[in-house]
Amino acid sequence: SKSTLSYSQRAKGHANPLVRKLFAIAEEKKTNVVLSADLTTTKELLAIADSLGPYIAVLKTHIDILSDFSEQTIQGLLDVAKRHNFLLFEDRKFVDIGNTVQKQYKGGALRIYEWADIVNASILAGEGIIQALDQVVNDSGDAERGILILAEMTSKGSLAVGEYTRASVEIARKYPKSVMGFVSTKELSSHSPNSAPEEDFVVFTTGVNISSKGDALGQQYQTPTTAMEGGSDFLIAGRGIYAAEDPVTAVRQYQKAGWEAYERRIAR
Ligand code: 5BU
Repeated sequence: SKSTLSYSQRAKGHANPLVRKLFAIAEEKKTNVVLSADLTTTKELLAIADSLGPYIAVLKTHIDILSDFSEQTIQGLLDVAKRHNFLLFEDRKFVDIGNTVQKQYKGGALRIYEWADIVNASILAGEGIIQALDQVVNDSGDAERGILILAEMTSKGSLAVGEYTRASVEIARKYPKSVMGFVSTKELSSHSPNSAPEEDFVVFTTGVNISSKGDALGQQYQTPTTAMEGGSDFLIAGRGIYAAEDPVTAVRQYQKAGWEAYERRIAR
């Protein structure tokens, strides 16, 4: 199964240039940590991105929670991502008809397409949403952009399960140029009768925390180790890192746990 291959082995055979770049970053920096930087001012967001940048492969944003979003936010994110060599992932969770999401992705006040390497979308509205985002990505000239399908969610009572999750995988298979993988709690696509031999989706897992089991609003956590053992490729952690007393110590702890679990997996 693909999961025993190293990031560099997977990069070699991968058709998607953004995935190749992501794997190369992971390998070079020895990290599979994605920081969910849910800060609410530009200053705080850029400060945490700068101090934790050396330890992460991707910075995940919720750009619409910033109280002071401006051109400086975009420029600051692009600068810090370049300085520390990580990708930008806007956790936008697109969920509308294709015509609307194209406008939300390409235009609007937030101009997500201009700066976010990765975005995510839900298939609740059907395949058209992915078709619409895929069109934007394919029309993009030389920009490398990727889409993650939200195949599962970590919150209690999530309805993104079963048939919904299976449909997410089926739709992903139709858009190999743009869909790079899933946000899910575990590996979804290996050993399926429909999977092509070269198929290699990247699994991003939210709800990762070393010291907590959940929060008061339905969030449910697993540890870096259980996530990697379940077939995750990249671990998304927010409060476990940025809200820790010492975020640098915390991010290094997640980096170490995630990387050691990855090394155990590829050594199997
Ligand atoms: P936390 O502080 O590690 O709990 O933050 C988790 C982040 O991941 C936060 O930005 C959520 O919006 C995001 N998230 C999630 O928690 N669960 C999901 O299923 C998805 C995203 Br999709």
